[in-house]
Amino acid sequence: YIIIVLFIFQDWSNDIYLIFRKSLASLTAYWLVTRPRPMRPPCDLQAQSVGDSSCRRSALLKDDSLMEYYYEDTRTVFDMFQRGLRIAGDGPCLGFRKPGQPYQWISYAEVFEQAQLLGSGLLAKGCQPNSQQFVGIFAQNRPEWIISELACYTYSMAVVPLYDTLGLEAMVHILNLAEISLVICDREEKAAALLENKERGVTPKLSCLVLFNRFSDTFWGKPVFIFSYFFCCSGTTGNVLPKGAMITHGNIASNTSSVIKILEGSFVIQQDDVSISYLPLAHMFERMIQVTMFCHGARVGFYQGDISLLMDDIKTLKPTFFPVVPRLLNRIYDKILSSATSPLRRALLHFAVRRKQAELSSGVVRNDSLWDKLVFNRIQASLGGNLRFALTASAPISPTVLSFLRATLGCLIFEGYGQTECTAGCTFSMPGDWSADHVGAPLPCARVKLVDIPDMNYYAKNGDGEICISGPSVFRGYLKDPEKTAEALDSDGWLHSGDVGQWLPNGTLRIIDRKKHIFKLSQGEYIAPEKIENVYTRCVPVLQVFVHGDSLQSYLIGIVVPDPEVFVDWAKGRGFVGSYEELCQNPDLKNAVLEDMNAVGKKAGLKSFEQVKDLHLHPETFSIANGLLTPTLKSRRADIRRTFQIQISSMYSKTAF
Ligand SMILES: *[C@@H]1O[C@H](CO)[C@@H](O)[C@H](O)[C@H]1NC(C)=O
Ligand SMILES: *[C@@H]1O[C@H](CO)[C@@H](O)[C@H](O)[C@H]1NC(C)=O
Ligand SMILES: CC(=O)N[C@H]1CO[C@H](CO)[C@@H](O)[C@@H]1O
Repeated sequence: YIIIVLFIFQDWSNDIYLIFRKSLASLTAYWLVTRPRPMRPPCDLQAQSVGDSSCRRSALLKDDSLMEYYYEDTRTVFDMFQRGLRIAGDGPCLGFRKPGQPYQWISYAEVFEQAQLLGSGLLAKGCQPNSQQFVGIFAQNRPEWIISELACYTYSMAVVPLYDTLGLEAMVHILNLAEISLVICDREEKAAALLENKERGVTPKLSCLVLFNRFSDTFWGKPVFIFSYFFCCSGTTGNVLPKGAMITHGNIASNTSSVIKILEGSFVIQQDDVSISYLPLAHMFERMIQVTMFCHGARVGFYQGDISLLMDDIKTLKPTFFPVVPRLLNRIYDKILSSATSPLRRALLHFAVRRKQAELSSGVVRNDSLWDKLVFNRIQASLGGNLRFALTASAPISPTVLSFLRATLGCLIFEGYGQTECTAGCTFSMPGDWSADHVGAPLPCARVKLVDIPDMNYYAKNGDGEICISGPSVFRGYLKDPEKTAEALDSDGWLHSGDVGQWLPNGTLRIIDRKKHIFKLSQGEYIAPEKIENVYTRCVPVLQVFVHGDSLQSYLIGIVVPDPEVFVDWAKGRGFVGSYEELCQNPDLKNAVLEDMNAVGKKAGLKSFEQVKDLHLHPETFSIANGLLTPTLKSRRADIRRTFQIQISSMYSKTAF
């Protein structure tokens, strides 16, 4: 504009005209150089997988043989670490911090040296260097966890990660099942609890404990030999005893390699990449990510161990890679929305998001547009300002949230789908396909097929059915549990996931249902509560929700934990005043929340029988600590039902709706 104004007022002088032409030329050149370019997808996005209406594999493979490894020399987790060691040597590997301080780093060389020392110490304490030797690790995420794991692999032992929050009964069960004689743990309380079991005689095999703070002085070195097999605990098992899922090094190598393969054209992990570690290491998802980072000589920084300080840790660490679960993405989404307080700011935010989403649909992902500078830079700075790549997995994410965050964060956000039994992954978003209503195409290490579920009216010939997986990333079975193994793995080696999927015309998979958590209401309607819960968590005042019903009742009810950060203000806006706890007791406010949920449900297309008809507001978050969430942050449905038995029956004892 300035140029044009000049142009008009300066009397068409020849000089000015030349200047104008020149600046126009350089502006055009500038635009040509800096214009956002769509990412080149690694395959035709309209044909992301190959196969028929039931069984399909990745379009990135040349033929039907599935991928087992990416780099010739990385077929075990040990190999992958060695690759990182060759790349990075004395470069940083594992980071940790004390409150309010910067990160401190342990180098690759140091980590490996510590692992050898610790490993030879384990041998000295009677561990056998073979794949039947199971060593328990009972600790929160921290560098010693990884050092202990590597110590075991260095001497061919297998690792059994014990979830930090495992209850006593489950713990005893695992120790005996895997005949664990040695447990490495982080805190003295845990060691004391383990000792107590030993004294009561319930864990006869346990003979040695290692505490993190003590090991370094007492161990001495020995040469190395590696094997290819270890095992970890399965994620969600509700209130039944945990099973030990046997995961091999080959499983891990194939999954990580597949991800590296998919990303090879768009995102290459480099030595200066940093990931933040806060998801439980006993969860395969987090382990796989770390292995992938190590394989490239990149860094992993640990959170301080307190989830409420996570955002501060992220700001300090400035990760380039953010592994995340939908629950947390939902929180970030809510935070961004609620921070736009005035109508003007809200309008600007939504407009900017729509502009960025339009770019996304043509394949462009960037964080340097005008909108990023004007609107999104504070949001991006709150995640450290260096983010290149985020990966969400472990539960379904709502397309609205995913596409909103892709626009606002301006980084690649991939979605993976899988479970522990197939080493966390079987499908993955294809770079360049930024649509959000599916979980991507099969990974190059997996064959995915759909199997009829006649009861629920799903048939493979129509392109829907139960998702089954085979290939090198599928586990070996549950330790010493042929019955459970046979339930999960059929005689042809297909892993049955319990999820219901649908093939889309472009070869991607959509999760449409769940085989397990399904019940009928008394009038015969099928209800999938998790789908409904996903809708309701979109409501502003709702942090967590549990939807309940059964075949004796004709309607659904809900247990809702209001969001402590916004609930008080939300209530005030509707004329209710009081503390968070008081407000949870207020029946009129409860009805206001119910109305809000029903409105959101209606907008999302819930049928009227899928809407909850009554609520109980509960002031304490469902957490791993209070036993209402699994370590992978899913609701423990049976436990929640038991905890709220009284409220549930009182809601049903009121007059029917
Ligand atoms: C923008 O993205 C680039 C590379 O993708 C990254 O290096 C940079 O730190 C990002 N900036 C912000 C503010 O996230
Ligand atoms: C793949 O199909 C889904 C569903 O039809 C669609 O939403 C998505 O945009 C498609 N992806 C591409 C890249 O066209
Ligand atoms: C290395 C890695 O990221 N592993 C992946 C295995 O596959 C699942 C799902 O596709 C991913 O979530 C994991 O991250």
